Amino acid sequence: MTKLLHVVVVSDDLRDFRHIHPVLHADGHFTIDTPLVAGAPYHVYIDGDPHALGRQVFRFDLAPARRAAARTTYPRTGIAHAGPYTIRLDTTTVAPAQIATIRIAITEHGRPATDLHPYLGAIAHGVFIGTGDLAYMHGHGMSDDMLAMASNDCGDAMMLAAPPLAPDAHVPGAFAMQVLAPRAQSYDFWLQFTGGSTLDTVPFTLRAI
Ligand SMILES: [Cu+2]
Repeated sequence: MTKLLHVVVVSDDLRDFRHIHPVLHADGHFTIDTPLVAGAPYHVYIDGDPHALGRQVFRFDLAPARRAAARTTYPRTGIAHAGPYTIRLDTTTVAPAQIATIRIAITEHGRPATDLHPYLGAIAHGVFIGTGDLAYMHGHGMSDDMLAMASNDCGDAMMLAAPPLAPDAHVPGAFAMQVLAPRAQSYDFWLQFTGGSTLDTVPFTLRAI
């Protein structure tokens, strides 16, 4: 999308979630500067598209020996609130090992939100992490037109090929996101979108059964 590299830094209990875009320095190193909870184990996912090889994701574990007690789960109702917005998912249950389409509606005072803006060139971004095996997926908000064009890859190829949405592009209050949950387990899902001038990060939990 609009960034060279996406980095997701998440505590092992999945409570502390950051989506960071590191700075590339002249010596070829990216650097991240972010506070971490002292003593807590973390996972760092490096998500990028190096020289058009297709999406590559690598996970690094920080202090993996000190695993936290239990992984956090979020609302399973599919309803959450952020600022003036109510966010509703049409389902929080997906079938494992097949592409699922989740419909997402963002309303403000009971009506579809009209002040949404692209975040990093997309309608919305979603990060999914398996609460059992830490499997990682990154999805994007899709209009009905995009859904119709997507091949069997949750829209990945289309998103990589298309230019990012302009900052003033229209973002609908209802859209879809596709996800392929590799195995039956719970997945924490952080939906990120821009409402007004605020980046909202809204956590949910899905079950793949
Ligand atoms: Cu994204």
